[in-house]
Amino acid sequence: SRKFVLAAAQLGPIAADEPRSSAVARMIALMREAKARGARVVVFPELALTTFFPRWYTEDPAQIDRWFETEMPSAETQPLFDAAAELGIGFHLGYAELTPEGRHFNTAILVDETGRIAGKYRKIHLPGHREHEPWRPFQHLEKRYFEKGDLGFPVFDALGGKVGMCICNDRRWPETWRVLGLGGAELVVLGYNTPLHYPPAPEHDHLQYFHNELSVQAGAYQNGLWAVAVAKAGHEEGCDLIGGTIIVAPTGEIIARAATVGDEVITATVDLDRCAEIRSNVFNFALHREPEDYRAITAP
Ligand code: CDT
Repeated sequence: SRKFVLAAAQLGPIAADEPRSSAVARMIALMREAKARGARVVVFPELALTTFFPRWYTEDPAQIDRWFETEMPSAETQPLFDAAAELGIGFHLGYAELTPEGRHFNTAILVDETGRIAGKYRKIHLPGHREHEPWRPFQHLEKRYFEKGDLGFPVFDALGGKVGMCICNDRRWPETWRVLGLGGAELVVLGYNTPLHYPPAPEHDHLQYFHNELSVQAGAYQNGLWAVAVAKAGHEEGCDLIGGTIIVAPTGEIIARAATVGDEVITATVDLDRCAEIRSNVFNFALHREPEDYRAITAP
């Protein structure tokens, strides 16, 4: 069937000294709750194994590399894969990836119900800055610590349909959604770490939840696909991260929303066949797109 229960597992704050084993144990508890609610897949946030480390500046590679995973699964993350296989539930996980060649990526994977990695994505839109900016109350150094993703925006066969991934800042870019939509995605899964305070434009702080919903709802509707956006939330190492985890239908309607800024599971029944409500009508790409007039979008 193309209809299943989808779970989004929001995480509350992860302290800088919280071991991976603790984050994994929290996620397994949420996975069990998701399964008890009938979920076929559970979606975890961006960089779900550690605190959001790009908020600190360092020039010491060893200080940075300790936040990264050199293998997936590793001894510390294997219990997540074992629990998924035992429960027969898929999951999506964001983590910092350090490759054998020494490359650093902000990565997400999709794991199927047997515990096998079915898809991988590396974040393309890296926000923030590269150098230390002492005027900020906290840094946002993704441009320093990560390389731009090199896998494009792939779409995978999973969950009886086509699943795409993006990560946090990617959700604010219509190009992300359209490329995934053109790739046939029927469900887009993503995690985020979004500070409530945006130091370059603090006058927009009160709009953080609105801009999250605006971006995800528009992406879903304009491409006729399901979307789930999952927060790492709450007061983390002196920085407030928004919650607002949501599941959005292809009509753009929010059908489930988190109520807290802590560990919390939300669920919704997803029917992938509902994508046709939009994709066969107002956003029938074959009938109504006019790519000849969109060239400016891909010009550097
Ligand atoms: N993690 C991430 O991409 N966060 C950004 C924060 C705002 S830009 C500094 C986001 O787009 O939510």
